[in-house]
Amino acid sequence: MFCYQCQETAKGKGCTFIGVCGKTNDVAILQDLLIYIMRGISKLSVRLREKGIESAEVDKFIVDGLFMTITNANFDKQRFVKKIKEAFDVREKLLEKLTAMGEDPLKGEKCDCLTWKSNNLQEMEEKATHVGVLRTKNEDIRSLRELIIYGVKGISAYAEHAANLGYKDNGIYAFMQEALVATENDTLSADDLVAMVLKCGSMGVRVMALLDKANTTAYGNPEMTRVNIGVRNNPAILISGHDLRDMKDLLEQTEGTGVDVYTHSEMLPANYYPAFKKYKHFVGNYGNSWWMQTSEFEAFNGPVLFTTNCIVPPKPNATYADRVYTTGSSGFEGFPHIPDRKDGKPKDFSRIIEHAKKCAPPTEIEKGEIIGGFAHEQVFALADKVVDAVKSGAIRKFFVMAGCDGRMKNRGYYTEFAERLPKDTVILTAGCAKYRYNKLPLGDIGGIPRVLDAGQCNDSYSLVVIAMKLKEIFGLNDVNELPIAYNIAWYEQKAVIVLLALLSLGVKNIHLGPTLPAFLSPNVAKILVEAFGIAGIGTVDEDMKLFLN
Ligand code: SF4
Ligand code: SF3
Repeated sequence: MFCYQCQETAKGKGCTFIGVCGKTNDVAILQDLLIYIMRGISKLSVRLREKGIESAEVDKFIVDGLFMTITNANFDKQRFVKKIKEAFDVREKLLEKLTAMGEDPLKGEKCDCLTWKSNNLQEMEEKATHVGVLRTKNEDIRSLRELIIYGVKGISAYAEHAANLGYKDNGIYAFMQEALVATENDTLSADDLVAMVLKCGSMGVRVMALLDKANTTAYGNPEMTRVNIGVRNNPAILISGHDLRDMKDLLEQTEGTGVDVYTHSEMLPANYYPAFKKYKHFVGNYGNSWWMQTSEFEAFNGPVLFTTNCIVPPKPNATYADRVYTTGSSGFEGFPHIPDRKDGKPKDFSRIIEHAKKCAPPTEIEKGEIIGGFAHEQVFALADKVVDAVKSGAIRKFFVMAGCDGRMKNRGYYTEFAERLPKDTVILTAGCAKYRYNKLPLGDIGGIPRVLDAGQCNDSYSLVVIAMKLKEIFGLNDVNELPIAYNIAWYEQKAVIVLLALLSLGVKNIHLGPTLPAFLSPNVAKILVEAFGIAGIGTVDEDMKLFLN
């Protein structure tokens, strides 16, 4: 195996025996094979699209297939074997369709991603070792191809959540397929691929806008909310991940059962939505970001539901492994998987609810409240206050500290950075990076909290909308003239698409940490530095001076 798609990749270079995330060699190479066959599917689908033929089945397959390969979303080998077999069938149908139209579907094609097939596991694994990241020998081309793939993986996650709420965009699906094809096209130059990277960023904005529309139309606009982080004395279910439709189904089905619901990690922002706040048995948020799950799930005592990444494989002596469930694109061998909804009907969570009834209530690990819900509409409602505070100098600068959290010690940087920021600065955040500082007593500026949490990583879109609004209010020509600095933390591929989205909007001088991606070759990194002023992080001291001067 070779994987370097996330920030925690081994030695900052690549995971080669087993993933730091726990992904095994078997699963890693099957993910490579799945992506390879999806390139073949995409080649055919792009040709059919040129003839005006779109297929909802193909679009869904590609979205789900990519999402399954995101860092720590799915570790279940059998699910990948099944998905690869399905990929052969999907591809076959497209080949037949083109043939029936009088076309030669293989004309001019050298890539055996269009033809290679075997239902034998050993053969699959053998093939898989030749189609991974390292098949591209030129390191710059490899770097750009992978940057595109990781961006598209990020898009797939957001596209899937939006689709679950009935929001689909054929332009986004077409782009995803076009991008997969581009990463298998030897005639494309580095410049062509850079253009594709930027297009990927603009598609990132588009998919986040789509998801924002889906979430807010279905569940209302997030509003300023004090979220309880303590516990009650009832059995309960903990829900993690990003899928709000799953959240809704679970809240509806647990109502009146005596089972409470709490959010974990990236599901925390569900607490900010009017449609969810009304449920009396929705208690609040339990615990912290994803990597804390190994201890927090122990203490929770009840079942846990993963609606997306980030799963940490339980330690051999973990007492909670038999009460974790997955759904959607997530999976883990041994965790029961709740099947997809059929014909628009809700998912059936009865099994988890029955399980919860037999469990003890959660053990209290902390008490109190955290505040959040500062997505675009809530911030617009406070716009006068914010603008006055900027004009009077009460707010000197905003710091976008969105992105992901992770388990590496060097992420302590973000806690210290937040603590040491001067009292006349405000942090704008989204994603699970906030857990590094969202429980610090950072206070407020004239009633405006110093940490404004917009929501999940996809709600970075809100931060962009807010920045654009401020630009308009202050009559500026360029979003970079605003008193906003970007100090973003990344871990997995959704942060990659958030980053590309910001670049496509012209945001400059983003600092990315705690380390720069291993998949950026020196030359590709140089392009990003020269064109966009991208930089890593230094010490808190150095960066404090840099950002404030
Ligand atoms: Fe390694 Fe990250 Fe890939 Fe997991 S996702 S195998 S930790 S690079
Ligand atoms: Fe977090 Fe996994 Fe990325 Fe959605 S939950 S931001 S890491």
